[in-house]
Formats: sequence, C-alpha cells, structure tokens
Amino acid sequence: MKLKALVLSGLIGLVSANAMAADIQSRMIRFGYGLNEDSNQGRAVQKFAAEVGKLSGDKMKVRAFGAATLGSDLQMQQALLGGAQEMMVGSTATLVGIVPEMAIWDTPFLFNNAEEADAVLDGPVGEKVMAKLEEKGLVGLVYWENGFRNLTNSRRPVTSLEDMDGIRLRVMQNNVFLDSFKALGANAVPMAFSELFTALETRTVDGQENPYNTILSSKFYEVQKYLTVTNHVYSPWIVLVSKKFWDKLSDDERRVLEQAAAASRDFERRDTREEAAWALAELKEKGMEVNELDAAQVDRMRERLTEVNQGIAKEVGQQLWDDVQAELQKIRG
Ligand code: TK8
Repeated sequence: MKLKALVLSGLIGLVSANAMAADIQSRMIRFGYGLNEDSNQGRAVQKFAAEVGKLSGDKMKVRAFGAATLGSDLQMQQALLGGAQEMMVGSTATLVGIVPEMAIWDTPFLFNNAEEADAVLDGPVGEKVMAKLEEKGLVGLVYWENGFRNLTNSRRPVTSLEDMDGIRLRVMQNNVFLDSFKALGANAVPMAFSELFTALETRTVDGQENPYNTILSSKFYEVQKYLTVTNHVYSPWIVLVSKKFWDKLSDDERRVLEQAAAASRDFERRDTREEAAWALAELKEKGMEVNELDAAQVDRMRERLTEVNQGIAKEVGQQLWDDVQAELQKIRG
C-alpha cells in the first residue's frame, strides 16, 4: 500500500517535472462542439481536456463549449481560420467548402464496418486528406467516430424507396448529402445541425439522418416517431486546431495536443461503439417505431446512390477515389 502510493506519487512527480522542464507556456484553448455536453462528443472533449491538463502540468487549459454555443460547424471553422477560436470538433462533411477532398468520406456505403473506417482514416489516405487542411489554415489532429447514419422522420415508416417521396429531409451543408437524398426521392434541405431540433419540432422539416448516439443525445426521439435502419454512410468527426494558434505553439505544446488527441480518439471510439450498441433499444423504449429495410430495398437504395459516386470522384479527384478503393481492397483481402 505504502509502496504503491510512493510509486504513484513518484510517477505523478515525473509527469509534472517533465511538463515543467518542457517548453510549455500557460495557454487557454477554447474548444467548441455541436452536440450536448451529455453526448459521446461531449464526453470525448472532456477526456481531451483532462489529458491536455495532465500532459502539460495544468499549464494548458481547455475550455469546452458544447451545444454549438460558439456557433455551428461552419461558423466555428471560420472562427478557427480567423484565430478567434483555438479548437473544435465537427463533421468532416461540413468541411467540404474548405477542403473538397473531405467529400470522399461522404461516399454512401463506403465502409462496411467500423474496423474498415479506422484502418482507412488512420492510414495513409486518411492522413493525406487531413494534411490538405493545413494550406487552408486549419490543422487536423485525429478522426473521431460520429458513426453510421440512420434515417428518422415524423411522417411515416420508410420501408421502401417510394416512402421517401416528398419527405422534407434535413441534410448537412454538403453537396454529396444533398445529391444522395435527392437521388433517393426526398426533398433534401441543407441546414446547420444547431438549427435541427427546432426545425424538426416546428415541422419545418420532416426528418433527418444521424447515428443512434446523436438521435438519443439530441433527444430527436421527442420530435421524430419513425426510425429506419439504413446505415447509409459512415460519418467521421475531425478534431481541428486553428493554424494561427498552432503556429504560435512550441514543439512540446504541439506534442501535448497530439498525444491528448490520440488518447481522446481511442476513448471516443470505444465509448461511441458501446453506446451505439444499446442506444437503438433505448430509442424504442422512448417510443420510436423502428424498422429495418429488407435486402431488396437496400439493394435498390445502393443502386440509386451509386449515381452520386461519379460526382464525388470528380470533386475529390480520381486519384484519391482510386487510392481509397485500393486501400479498401487491401483491407478486405
Ligand atoms: C455536430 C454535427 C453533427 C452531424 C450533423 O456539429 O450535422 O448532422 O452529424 O455531428 O457535425
């Protein structure tokens, strides 16, 4: 017991001694995100903040702002570009106006499972896409899991493509999503996530699509009756730093952010997957009516959605499209 305590305090001493010796200044990092504090995103931001504190001997402090209190994804991106905000996490899909190559991740049915997503995102292709941010004024640290997206609406159960007809569906501010849902027959409306709950509540839109975790943490079950299990695309989140801020940091300070980001990624993916595994049952419990699509309907949907693939390849460049396909071939063996 005594020995354990001694070893422990020795370790803590070592960590803070290292942090003290390192070239680390006191820094305040405003970190914005769109979901509620009580969400997989909020928990992972807390984890990141704790790691930054620990690794910097509490010299670097992360102040977290959830529920889009610093603005929507697009507004926060602008604040990072201008240097008015230091960090954020949001969907890669909302970054396409700055880095068109991010649209590669919006390809419907690109990944069959989370393991494929991890391998590609953390591999050379994921790195390459992330590196494109730098010349635009942003630094990408890691991809987190938003997750496989599923469809909800307040009008009717969607059991076939025909049921999508005329449904006013909110999509992210991103052309691939817009084109995808138009191709499926929905009346797709681009809108910031921060406006979504109210839009659903007032029936400005009938439906939306997001992972189970978000449908739960954003309480969409209060304003959406029907959930269709589509898993139509895997969405990554990406942790971003303002390049203006990054350029001021020492190597040691950058290392703190990189290490904390890696720890937060591992935490976030584990946490998100655990939650996703029970969230659907919880949504049913909350009163949502859930249906799966039968195999024939999924095939029809896939077929329709391949229409958008050519547009994506053009947007991101054929080379990147081919690189991702090659990487997937390798993983799938
Ligand atoms: C949160 C968004 C959200 C995304 C969306 O800021 O907009 O539907 O799935 O996670 O980035």
